[in-house]
Amino acid sequence: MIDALNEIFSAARVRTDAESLTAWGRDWTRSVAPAPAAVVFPEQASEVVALVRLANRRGFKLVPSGGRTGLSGGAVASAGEIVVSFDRMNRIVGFNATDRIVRCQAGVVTRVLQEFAADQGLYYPVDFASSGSSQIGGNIATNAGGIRVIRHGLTRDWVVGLTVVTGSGELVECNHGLTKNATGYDFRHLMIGSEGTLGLILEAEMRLAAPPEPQTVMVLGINRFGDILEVLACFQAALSLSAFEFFSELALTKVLEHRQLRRPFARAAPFYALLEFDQGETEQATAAFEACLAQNWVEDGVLSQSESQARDLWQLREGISESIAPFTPYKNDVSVKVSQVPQFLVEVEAVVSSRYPDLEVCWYGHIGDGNLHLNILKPDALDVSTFYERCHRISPQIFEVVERHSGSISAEHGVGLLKRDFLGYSRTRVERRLMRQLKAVFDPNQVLNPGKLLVADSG
Ligand code: S2G
Ligand code: ZN
Repeated sequence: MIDALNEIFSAARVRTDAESLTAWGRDWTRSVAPAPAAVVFPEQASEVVALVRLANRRGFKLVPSGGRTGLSGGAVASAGEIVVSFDRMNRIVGFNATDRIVRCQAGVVTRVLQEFAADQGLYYPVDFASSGSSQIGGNIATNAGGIRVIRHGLTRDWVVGLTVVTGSGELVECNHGLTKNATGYDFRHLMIGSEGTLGLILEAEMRLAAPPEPQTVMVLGINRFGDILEVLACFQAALSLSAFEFFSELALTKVLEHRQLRRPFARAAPFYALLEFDQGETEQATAAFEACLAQNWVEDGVLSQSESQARDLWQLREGISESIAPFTPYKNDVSVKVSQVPQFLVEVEAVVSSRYPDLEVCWYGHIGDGNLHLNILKPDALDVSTFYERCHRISPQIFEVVERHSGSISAEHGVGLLKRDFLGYSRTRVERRLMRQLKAVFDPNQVLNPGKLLVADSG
């Protein structure tokens, strides 16, 4: 294998040392041990095409790797695969101000794209806690959402062109950046969210938005889960929200401990909502706050008075993931239609409190999109594998509630390895067969990201 790889890549761009295999053989998940055979660092499309064709000839398996911030094991290589890292295909290779389109190689870090857009007086609006290290190729492969979906949509909404190598080693240019193109199946939208199982993303043409108005951030203390949706409806009727996030008191205490931050206001509340909106609508927001206060839906609130105060308030939400990481949380990332959130919460809460009475459950997420992150924190007394095994066993009960609400068992983190066995709670048998048939079309020799997203079951 290594000799064959050295015919495509210079020696320095083929790594087999233990440290590299571990580092590039995984993402942010820690429940599966990384064990790739090698890591390669392509610098151009022709090398990736040659690699995929070699893999088809020799039966090698390839795992694409971007920023390695995934949370479902989508970039984990645990069975002698070759990791294809896009770290060295990380340049912005084109920009057109008229089209407002940036052409990025897959390895461009999300934050770099955001900063490039700002330098052009424009805006790339998809943002989330890991944007400082995630790569645009991985964001596309998982259709990453993040904190401003309620106003700006998901990664999918900003991809106007894609260059991919299919599992057969064919180079396909999707859509060429066109706004309108009614010429049959749009392979771009097949590739987006396919988690590296249909093709390897080499380049993307990303549309940019007009720069946003200066934003104001508000954090509200809320007494009852169900009232969060009343508050959402009240504010949505009064103004156009850029973000509507929520988190529990437990999540807040973990961030305050981890980052030595101050509470948003003196009294603790069971839940908090974090809202963001145009500064020009602060008056409407204050009126909506008064209305919620009168309804006793909120008990306290704080409004940012400056950019730095807005950033500090965002830290309370964006710092959660990193602050709870030391508790090796078992993550659920589920979504239902926003109208179903109150009932959904009641039913999931019942499952969680009956099955996890002894475990700390950390709730937070993009509730404005109907997306909840339910993180069960590992108690010191339990070792990781016992803890994960126990949570994995209970997940079906949570996913049964998701299924009853026609929700998603993975709203934005993708299916990868960790959610693969539960796909049937959100996708029917017919859909899963059609997905396997699509996989056979684009990757007939099952070269790409084996074992992720789909199982080759008959079911
Ligand atoms: C969030 C980040 C990953 C996590 O904070 O919105 O998507 O820890 C998450 O769940
Ligand atoms: Zn999230």
